[in-house]
Amino acid sequence: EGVGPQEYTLIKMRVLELNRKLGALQGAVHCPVFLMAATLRPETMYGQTNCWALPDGDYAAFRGLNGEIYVMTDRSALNLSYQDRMPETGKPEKLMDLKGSDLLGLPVQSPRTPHNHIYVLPLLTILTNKGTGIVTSVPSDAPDDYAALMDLVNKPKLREKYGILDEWVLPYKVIPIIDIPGFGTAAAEKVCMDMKIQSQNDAKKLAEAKQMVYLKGFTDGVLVVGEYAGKKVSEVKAVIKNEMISAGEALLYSE
Ligand code: A2H
Repeated sequence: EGVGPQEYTLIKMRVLELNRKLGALQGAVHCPVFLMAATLRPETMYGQTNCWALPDGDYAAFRGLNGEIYVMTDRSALNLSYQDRMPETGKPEKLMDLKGSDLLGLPVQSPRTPHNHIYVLPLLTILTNKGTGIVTSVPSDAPDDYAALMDLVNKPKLREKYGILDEWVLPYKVIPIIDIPGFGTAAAEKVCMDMKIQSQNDAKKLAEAKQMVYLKGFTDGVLVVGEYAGKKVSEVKAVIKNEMISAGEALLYSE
């Protein structure tokens, strides 16, 4: 980090049912609305169990390519427009300001997950000056995602605070997608347990856990699901990313 731009894959998560707030979006009835989740691990999309937004975070809906609508932060929309992935360079057309809390509970459809829809849930450690402020959740391989999902599973008060219904959380279990020798097929879960990580706010331990799983997953991980089952992550990461981009399911984004 720090040297040169970071390239992310933006996973286009289609909103399946607009809520009251998004329903007032002009044109939304005819234009598909997508939450644009920034990831460094496109090969893990087979394991998505939910999407994350920061409840107090500032987001907005923008006019995207091909009559689509993109939900992300102002800052990332401006960057994306300079990367020629918006209708007008340097001038994103904002349709509506949104708070992260306006997005909670939306059902979205996302590429490669076995679930036909997953829900937007609160993640309190999202930084709005990084990526798009929307994050996809892969609790098998991302310690932050595992810890935050367990917070919601284990803490009914937390669900209540953000108006999260049980059925948006409890049916969605960790999906084994990558085998890492020595860590098994749910590496993030194992590392969180081994390190006794208590919550999404356990920042120091989570940083350590993330480091460990991230590197190992890339160098030694082998996919156990999908059409690339048996292949090494390092061999198919770019292939999977490019397939999603070609299919219109993802966009490249740098900052
Ligand atoms: B990753 P880096 Cl399976 N705030 O995607 C906090 N976290 C954010 C974010 C934001 N604004 N934007 C993106 N992220 C997360 C998948 C994944 C990720 C896996 C394993 C590790 C991992 C599923 N979540 O990241 O600071 C996103 O989570 C470990 C580094 O730019 C994104 O990739 O290095 C990653 O952090 C980007 O973090």
